[in-house]
Amino acid sequence: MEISLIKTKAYDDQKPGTSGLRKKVKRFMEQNYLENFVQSLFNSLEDLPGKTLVLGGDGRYYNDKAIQTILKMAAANNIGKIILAKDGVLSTPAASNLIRKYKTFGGIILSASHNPAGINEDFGIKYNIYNGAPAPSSITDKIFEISKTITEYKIIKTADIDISTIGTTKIGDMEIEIIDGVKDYATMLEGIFDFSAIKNLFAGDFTICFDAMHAVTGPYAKYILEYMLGAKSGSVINAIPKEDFNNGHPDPNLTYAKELVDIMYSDNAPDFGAASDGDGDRNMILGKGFFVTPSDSLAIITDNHKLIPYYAGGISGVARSMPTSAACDVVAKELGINCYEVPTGWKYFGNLMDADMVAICGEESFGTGGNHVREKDGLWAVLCWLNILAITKKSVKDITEKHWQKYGRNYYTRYDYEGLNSDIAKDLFNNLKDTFGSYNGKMMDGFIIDFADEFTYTDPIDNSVTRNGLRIIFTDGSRIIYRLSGTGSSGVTLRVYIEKYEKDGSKVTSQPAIALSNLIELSDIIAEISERTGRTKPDVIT
Ligand code: VG1
Ligand code: CO
Repeated sequence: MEISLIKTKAYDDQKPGTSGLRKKVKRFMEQNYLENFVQSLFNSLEDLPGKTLVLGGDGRYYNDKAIQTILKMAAANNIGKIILAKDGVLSTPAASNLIRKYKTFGGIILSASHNPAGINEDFGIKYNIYNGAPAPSSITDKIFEISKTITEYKIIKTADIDISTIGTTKIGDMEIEIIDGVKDYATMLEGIFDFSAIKNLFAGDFTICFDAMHAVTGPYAKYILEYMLGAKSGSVINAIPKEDFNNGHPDPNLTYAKELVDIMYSDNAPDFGAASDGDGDRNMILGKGFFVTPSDSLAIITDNHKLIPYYAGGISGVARSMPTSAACDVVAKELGINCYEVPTGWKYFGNLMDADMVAICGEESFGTGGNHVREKDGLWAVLCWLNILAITKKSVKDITEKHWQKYGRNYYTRYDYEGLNSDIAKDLFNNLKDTFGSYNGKMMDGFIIDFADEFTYTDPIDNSVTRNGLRIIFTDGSRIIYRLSGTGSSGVTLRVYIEKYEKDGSKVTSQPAIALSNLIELSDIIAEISERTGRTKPDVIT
């Protein structure tokens, strides 16, 4: 088949963010926008010809078109083989698993995660390396550099491939193996958890509601929870993936997963509730009328890891992103294992996992995962909880409250100010950075500032240095963190993370807003948020 060399003009906005390149679909649909990025990616990977890549996406609008383009470009760029999920639909953790299981060179994941989908919403693309982890900055920087000067791309002009049938096909010399996206992933999870204990749990009167939010996890959750584990049919709601996520916002938190939250706080709430995001890597955990923060969930899974067969022999360590609460640090100390703090974004956990320094990781943004893959994994987190509930026979609320009584409680909240004018947001941030020094040792509202700095992380394996977020740390362990989001597709989002630690288990109340209220006020005063942005309240509170 003939390879066409197409002339193209470079774009200047193809810098991958926290988790790949995310833009409005309409930007991706502009002439050669997707093609430029894909060619830049291929050009950045020197040893790619002849190799195998995994390909799939969260099924959102434009997923199918992008898959066809990438297949034709991959064939023109001499890629040996593509392992493609049927219909091109693959959750992010399932993609990570395929890369690892079939030892491929890497994989391309099409997703804008929890961002809304549809012709007027978002699309995204990211590259994962041989270990299944998101590409490190050394690779994403290179892709961006190439994208700024790209002048041509390669493609084989041929009819679209049928990707709806399992089997093998070809474009030119390139083999395309179309596989079931769910089976390998389900088998992998079966090898981690005590499926028979969870089956027994469901065989009794234990009930569950899993909200797939019309996104990619539906078929996975149906297969694993209902078919393999025997949860009652209908336990998984909104299970059919839609290309516009039913006009929703598949971000599993108390604001966007409202349908599930209403069910879990109703009179006949099931025993356990959970939701996942657009691409299946995030999770939210709920009990009857009870919400578990992601930071607490990480700490509780860590504390109970020995109940999960895969971790029964013990774990080397645990890691969290910097803004995530220090609840897991307290557990790690008690267990005598290491605890690492990395910048926001899952790519920073990969090296630690590869070096067997950590086995369980988490982020406050509803991401939890283990070293079974190199992405955060929504259903894995759900199964961790079900496994723990099945063995302990306790309720979600009971487990969490006992945890607070033993370890103290890290009250926590995140304020998001979305769609800010980019100059105003950057000024606010830079001003804060400039005035930081003056806060050291200062007493404010009864809190004494221990230190204020820009979080700087040196990767212990590759020595790369990342700066991400401004921190104000108080002498009692309380923290206020400021970060600018790297996943939005328009405007700037300022995230403010606020944490207060109550060590005394007998004092833990169930009213985080009260425990945090002084710090919340301080966070506005210190960064001059309302003064500079005119916003009196955040758009989203989690
Ligand atoms: C956000 C979260 C971060 C997460 C990232 C990707 O990034 O804060 O913790 O790793 O999204 O998650 P940011 O830069 O917008 O704060 V996913 O599920 O969107 O791939
Ligand atoms: Co996601």
